[in-house]
Amino acid sequence: MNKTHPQINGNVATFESTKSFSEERGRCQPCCAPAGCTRRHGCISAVALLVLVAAVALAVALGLLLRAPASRFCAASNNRTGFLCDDRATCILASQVCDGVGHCTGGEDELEELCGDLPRSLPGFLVFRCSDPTYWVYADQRCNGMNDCGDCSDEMGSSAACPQCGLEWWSCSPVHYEYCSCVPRRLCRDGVQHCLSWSDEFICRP
Ligand SMILES: [Ca+2]
Ligand SMILES: [Ca+2]
Repeated sequence: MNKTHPQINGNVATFESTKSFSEERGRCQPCCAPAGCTRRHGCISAVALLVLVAAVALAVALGLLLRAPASRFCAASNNRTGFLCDDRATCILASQVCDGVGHCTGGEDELEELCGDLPRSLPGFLVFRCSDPTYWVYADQRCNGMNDCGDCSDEMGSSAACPQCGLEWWSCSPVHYEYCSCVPRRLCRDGVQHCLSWSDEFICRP
């Protein structure tokens, strides 16, 4: 008995000692034992590693965001859909991308990765799909008054959702195939019929 009791007391004493030691380390007390220092430094290293991984992930995400096609979107003249050049200042018309002429200083509007497989290789915001899905036009050709799709779906289609004829246009049913529901006012009273109703010659004023 005399031998057992001290053993129990000894275990209790050891347990209390361990508990107390763990609690101290849990509270991040200044390390005073080599084992405690190792574990604490391990925790600090793990946190540092996590911070490093998070920083790298953030940098990669930021890089991908900057390279994302959507970041090329800009509003060109007359609020038409444009393509932002690498200088982040020059905004060219969507239809100037992959037209065989370098409009951006660095020629990034004519790169193979952009123009190699039209229209799939183009960012989606540059493309407008006509009613006939085999045809497409550049986004800035939607609602520009001209029949670019050939079936006027870029001017009168529900997906085009164009506003009424602008101030520089006259609303009528055009004679010519190139127009859809408006003709340019500059063609009014020019002695040539452009509207089926002749309203461009008798009512409209340039
Ligand atoms: Ca071009
Ligand atoms: Ca058009």
